[in-house]
Amino acid sequence: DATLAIDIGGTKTLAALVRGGQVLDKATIATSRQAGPDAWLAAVAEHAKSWVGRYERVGIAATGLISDGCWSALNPATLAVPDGYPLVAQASKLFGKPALAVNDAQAAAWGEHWFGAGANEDIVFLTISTGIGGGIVINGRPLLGLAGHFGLLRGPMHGQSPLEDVVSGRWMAAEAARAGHPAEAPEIFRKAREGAGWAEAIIMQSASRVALLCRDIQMMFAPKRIIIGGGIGLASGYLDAVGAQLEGLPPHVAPRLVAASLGSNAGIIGAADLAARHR
Ligand code: BMX
Repeated sequence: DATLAIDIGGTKTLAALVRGGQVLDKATIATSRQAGPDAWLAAVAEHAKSWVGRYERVGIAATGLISDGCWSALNPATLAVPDGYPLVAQASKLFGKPALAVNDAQAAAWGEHWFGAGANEDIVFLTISTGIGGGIVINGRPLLGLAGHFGLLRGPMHGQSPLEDVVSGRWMAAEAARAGHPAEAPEIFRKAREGAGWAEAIIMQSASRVALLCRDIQMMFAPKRIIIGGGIGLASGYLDAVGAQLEGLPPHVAPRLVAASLGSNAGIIGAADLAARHR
């Protein structure tokens, strides 16, 4: 009674066989950014060949907005998903099983709530990654659709850019290039650990913006925990840098930050569980 779980992100796609919160088998595929959704699904089908007969349904977590089973980008810079792609219909046709799809961060929030760092309490999950995704679980329910798209917030400090464009891994790499040190995010973290001031400054700037976001989220939803995931969010030193910016807040408004405990599996585990519950 397993689920084929798929997590399509701006940088990589995970395909996995999941049962009861356990990942039985898993493959990581680079998301070929220019290729488009038919090709992204076909790449998963190729990897999932050996699992045929072992899953009864498909659960999909995808970067972007999922509404009535259709998929669209909100920020095409994260991944240029065409408007209104019929994701659920295409996936159930391709895999020959019923399919369910939700936003990637919403799936991860659900996964962490049940099986990870959420302890079945009200939580907000934030992924700091290619973009910034968010998922909200309140009173045991995931808020779906547009809810939780914190990366798309705009504030007076960032002018016309969505928040994620001045925080995410993409922004960090662009800043490094501007500072004369072309490097992708993992390299920036490595340089910061070696004491490079330019790298530390980029990480601090990103972390302080995320700290402000966490403070605002606490005011809006008062979650018991804010769970931080994503390649940037889980990079060593990042969560501490965010936490340091929140020190000194009065206890009744201070968010409690914790690292995602399912790591990069949160999305596939959450999507699989939502698909299994769906009747
Ligand atoms: C963007 C948006 C969100 C997504 C988030 C994190 C698109 C394509 N995506 O804010 O739906 O949750 O990025 O995405 O508009 P990731 O690919 O960085 O995990």
